[in-house]
Amino acid sequence: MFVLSQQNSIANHFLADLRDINQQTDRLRFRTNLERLGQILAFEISKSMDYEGSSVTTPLADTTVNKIIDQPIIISVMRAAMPFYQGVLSYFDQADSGFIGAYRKEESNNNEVEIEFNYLAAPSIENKEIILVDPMLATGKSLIKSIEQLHKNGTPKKVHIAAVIAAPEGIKHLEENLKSPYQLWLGAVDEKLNEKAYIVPGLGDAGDLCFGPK
Ligand code: U5P
Repeated sequence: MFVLSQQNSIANHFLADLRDINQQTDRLRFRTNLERLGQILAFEISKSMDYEGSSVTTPLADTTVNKIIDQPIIISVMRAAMPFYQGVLSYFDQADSGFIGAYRKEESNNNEVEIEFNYLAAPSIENKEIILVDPMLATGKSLIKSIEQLHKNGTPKKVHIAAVIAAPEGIKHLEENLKSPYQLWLGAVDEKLNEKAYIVPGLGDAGDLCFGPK
């Protein structure tokens, strides 16, 4: 598990702004900070991938650079993930993408969130490394359900899960339910979930803060 907040870097400023109720009124800033964290986590994920030498011709000479052998497939869980996904995509800029529509049922409470699916558009993920992006890993149920849906499109070689903030309950739910080999790439790990399955201290509802209330 990689956790950005465990290191001293400017990424902590972006996380602090995202959490700060006094900054959250600026939606553009909120989305921009999610996008920047997507870029930073994409860079960290890129270090775990396989590379091979590839020739490049500069105006002065031929040389060799290391390039990724296989671009990952990036899967975005709508709607909250869109800016975070854009950040990841801007580093894996030739990657294929997939989209999943999942939402929590309104009447959900007491951590018994029910996830409804209404959209899946994804390429084959057979034997591919996929990056599943969702800014908040709360109960982990939407990620597990998303991966179940994605299995219609093949069995991935490895699942990278990128989240800005995770709750220990969600991390445990993945440990117990995710069968594919996977790795977590997180901005921060918070204390707990509240009775409405929101992350505490967290940042609130990521989708609403990006795009307004539903
Ligand atoms: N979510 C938030 N803030 C929270 C907890 C959850 O915005 O504090 C939303 C996010 O949209 C995220 C989804 O995509 O719920 C994940 O919930 P879960 O399935 O992990 O419980």
